[in-house]
This record gives sequence, C-alpha cells and structure tokens, in this order.
Amino acid sequence: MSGKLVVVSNRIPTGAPSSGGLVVALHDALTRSGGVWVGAHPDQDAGDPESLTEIASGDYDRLAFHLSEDDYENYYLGFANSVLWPLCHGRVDLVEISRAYEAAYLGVNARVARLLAPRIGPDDMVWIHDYHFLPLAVELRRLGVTARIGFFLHIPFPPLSALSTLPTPGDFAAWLSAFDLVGLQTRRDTAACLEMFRADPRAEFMTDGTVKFHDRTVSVRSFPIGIDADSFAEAARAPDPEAELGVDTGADLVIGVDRLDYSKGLPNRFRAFGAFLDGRAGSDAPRASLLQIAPPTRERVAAYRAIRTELEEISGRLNGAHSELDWTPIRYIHRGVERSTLARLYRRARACLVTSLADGMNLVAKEYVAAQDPENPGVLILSRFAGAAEDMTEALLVNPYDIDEMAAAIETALTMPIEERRRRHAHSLRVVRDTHVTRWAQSVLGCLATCPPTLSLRATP
Ligand code: GDG
Repeated sequence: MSGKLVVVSNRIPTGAPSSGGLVVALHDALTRSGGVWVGAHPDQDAGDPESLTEIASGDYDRLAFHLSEDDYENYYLGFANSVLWPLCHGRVDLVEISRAYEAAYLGVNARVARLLAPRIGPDDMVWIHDYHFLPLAVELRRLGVTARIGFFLHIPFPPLSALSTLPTPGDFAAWLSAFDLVGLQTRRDTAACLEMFRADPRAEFMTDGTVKFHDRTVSVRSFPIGIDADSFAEAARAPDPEAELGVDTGADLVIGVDRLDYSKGLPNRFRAFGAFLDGRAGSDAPRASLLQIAPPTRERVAAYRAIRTELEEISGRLNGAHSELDWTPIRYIHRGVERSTLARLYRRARACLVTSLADGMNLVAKEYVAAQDPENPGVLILSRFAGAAEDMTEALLVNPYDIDEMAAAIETALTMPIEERRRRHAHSLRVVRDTHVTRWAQSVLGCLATCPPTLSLRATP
C-alpha cells in the first residue's frame, strides 16, 4: 500500500491496547502502514464539533470528533441504536422512526466527512466500521475523495423486508454503493446484501460478481471475524479464579457472557436454565449453576432498561424456587469483569450458553472455545442465529426461541462423554484458529487494495 491507512470506528482506544482482539488487530495494521484512527470522543460536549482533537499519537494518530448532547441523543442513541440496531437484529417492533434521529445521523456523518476529507490522499485506504457510519462514504465522495473506501458491518445485514421500515428504504443501497468493498460477517449476510441490490432497479450485476450502481462498482464479501486464540488460551491457563470469585466448587458451572442487550436472548436462556433445573428436580444429578455476566450498555434506551428489569424478575423467581441454603442456581452479575478473570472462568465452565436471537458473529463463542483445556473441554451451546454458527457446526446448535430444546442441550452438555466433547471442541477450535483477528484484518485490507477500481470518480447522487 503506497498511501496511509485511515480507520473510522465509533469507539477509539484512548490508551495502549492491552489485550488481543479487534482493537489490537487495527492497532497492528495502523502501526504497519502508518495512518490515522478516527472515532467519537469518549466525553460528550467536550470540544469543538467543527474540529478533530488529537487523543494520542505514536506510529499513527488518533483523532476524535465531538458529539454534542443533542448528537449523542439523536445520532448515537437515536438513529444508530434505536433504528439501525433493532432493524439489523430483527426487532422491527423496537424501531423508533424520528425525523430528528435521521437528521442527526446524516448531519454527524456529513460533519465527520468534512473533517476527514482534507486528510485523505488519493493513494490512502479508508476502512470504516459499522452501522454508525453507513452514509460516510457517500459524503466523502461528494467532497471529492477518490481513495479506496471499505466498510465492515459487525452486525447482521437486515432482510429486505426490514429495510422498508426506514424513512427512505432505498438509502441503504445508495449508501453502500459509495464504498469499494462492503465486508460482512457471514455468507448469509452477503446473500441478504446482494438480495437488496438485486431488488433495486438502480443496481446491475457484473460478470465478476461486483455490483454496478449508477457510476460505481462495489464488491460484497464475507470476512468472518475472530479472536487471537493463543492470547486467550494463555490468559485462561493462569491460576484458577475460584478462590477470588467464590465460584461454587460443588456445582457444575455453566457460563454466559453478554452485554445486556435484547439481541442476546437472555430471558429465554434463563427460562431454559429454569426448565433444566425442573427436569433435574428430585434426581441425584450433581448441582449446576449458571453464572451470567452481563455488563450494562446503552441504558438510556428504554428497551435496554426493560430487558434489565425482565432479567432481574426471572432470575429472582427462579432462584426463589430452586435455591438451597448452600446453593444459588443463577448468579447474575450486572457489571463487567476483567478479561483475565473472564478467560479463567471460561476454562472453569463445563458449558457456555450463547443464545442470541440475532448476532453478527459472537466472539464469546470463540473465546470460550479458545479458553478450554483440549484434553477436558467444556461444551459450547450456540444459537443457530449467531454468525458464529455458520462455521462452528460442531457446537450444540440450538433454537433460542425453543426453551425445551435449550434445556435439553444443557443436560446433554453436562453429561456428554469426553470423546464427544474432545471431537466437537477440536472442530470448533479449528474454526477459531482459521479466523484469527489479525488475518481477518489483513484479508479485508488485502481485498480492499485489489478489488476492482471504481468505474468513475463522479460523486454518487
Ligand atoms: C459486536 C456484534 C460481533 C463482554 N462482557 C465482558 C467482556 N465482554 C467482551 C467479550 C467479547 C465482547 O465483549 C463481546 O463481543 P460479542 O461478539 O460477543 O458481541 P458484541 O459486543 O455485540 O459485538 C457481534 C462483534 O461486534 C465483533 O465483530 O461478533 O456479533 O454484535 O470479547 O469477551 N469483556 C470483559 N469483561 C466483561 O464483563 N473483559
């Protein structure tokens, strides 16, 4: 690559990235090529919205744009997280259509483009992350940016029918057509994106598989994201956390780790654990405990407050019904824990529950597999609606709407013979190794560097 790399993402790391993951992969890519990482300033109303603030510099610069309280409300909590997030996660019922949200979303993207455009040279590569910035390439092209621009959507691509809930349903296709490359998590997402273009009379399919839209061409491909399995395994092998965490050593540990988000299927997971406990009542099977770590997120959005209340009610009811003096079956921790603690807890757990109703990939599934002892591994119970299920076909795949099936899967996991556990784990571990996050970043950037050039440099209407 002759120019520099420009990365845009909602969050921008303020300190040195300390653990393997997306942040480290992007940090490494930027360190190799030099460049700039642009994201929202962590403090709202902290500076001039018409300029970028340098957060840190070293091998590359980190620059932050500023969001006013109004931007945060209408762009971030509003259009991004009360329109696009539910839309992409199959919760059209939660979509809040609002002209103020839409105006703020378009306004923030236009402003970020104005701040960014003068810093982008024709030989640079721009990599934009996620649903906060769908219209950013349109805005950059309008300002004359001719550099290659790639996009990666971390969350599911919405079905065509859901797109009709947007104020202007055709926007999605027009926004995406201004990128040279649209990267998605799964083959299913790629199919959904191509279906959208197929249904749009402005789009034409080329023989090389690219989509021509007005005077531009865009490539659409899947790049399943992953983790740094070795770094996770190393953290997991550190001394056992039982003592410091007080994990009940007398019970089989089942773990769940999710931001407290309605897309993660937590109420049904708790209900399934309750049904599993009901199924074991009166038997002399060993006790099992569910440890659910669920750090809060987006609490100013009503749907997130509602899910919190619902979970507290379900876990309270189940614990009331099943607890003994020396055993609490569901431990629900509504805060984050250290990554090193998390890794060791994964290794200690006999099973992990990932029961998303919709999920771009789900990295917890991959972290759990990486953290296991290959000689005595635990069992991953995985929703077939998580992107991870497309390749991790030897996990115990479940329908997160079917409580009885999930309850049976917990029983199967905790009683699975060791040979079967090893066989399933070995397959899942191969998938995790094949999708290493550094290689993922390299393959997106490699593809962006070589994908067919745009047909014309005229702005997209
Ligand atoms: C989006 C997409 C896609 C969670 N609690 C704690 C903690 N975590 C870490 C996990 C994992 C990460 O957060 C969550 O990643 P997921 O992939 O599971 O889910 P989202 O946050 O929704 O991520 C998703 C992802 O983007 C990447 O493209 O896979 O589909 O929705 O790494 O470990 N980490 C620590 N303490 C916690 O309490 N340290």
